[in-house]
Amino acid sequence: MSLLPIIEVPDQLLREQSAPVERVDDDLKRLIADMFETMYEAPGIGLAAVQVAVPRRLLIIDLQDPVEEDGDPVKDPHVFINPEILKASDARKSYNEGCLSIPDQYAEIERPDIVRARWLDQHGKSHEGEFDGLMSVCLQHEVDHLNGILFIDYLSRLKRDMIVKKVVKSRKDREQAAIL
Ligand code: GNR
Ligand code: NI
Repeated sequence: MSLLPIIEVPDQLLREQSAPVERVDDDLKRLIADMFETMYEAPGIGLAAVQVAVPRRLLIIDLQDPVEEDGDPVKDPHVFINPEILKASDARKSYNEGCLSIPDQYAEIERPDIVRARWLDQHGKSHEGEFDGLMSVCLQHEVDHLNGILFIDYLSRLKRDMIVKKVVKSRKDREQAAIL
């Protein structure tokens, strides 16, 4: 297993449409394992393949509290391959979202409260289910990644540009600090 680098804004790869997964083979299973390792280490509760520079329709979610306390946190890994949102509730809910590709920036984002989805798992088996709460928020956030959409796209252009500027500046500052 290996940690994969997570790409950040304004990397244009994050703006691409990810292509459907055609085969669930050993290469894909290795990618899934590496994505889990990368997500747990970050730490994050979700990760789309495009965030590790693989523009394929694959995402993972684990809502467990990623902060290690004494004792092992109970893992609850979920794999979604070629996910489709079939239905979204009219009712909406807002959540303070963050993104590993937009480090340290958060904003209240309103989305449909409940969604119905269909997807394949890591064995190629088809599933359908309904999600609410944080699982619904996270699944919608990840499916957006597969379509080149980021949570900042729901903000005003001014706020979006400010956030991207901050991320670029803090990355430059970190790189400078690493040299000195
Ligand atoms: O770790 C993450 N936390 C989070 C919090 C609120 C809404 C969405 C997320 S997903 C994010 C990880 C990530 O960037 N996934 O694409
Ligand atoms: Ni994200």
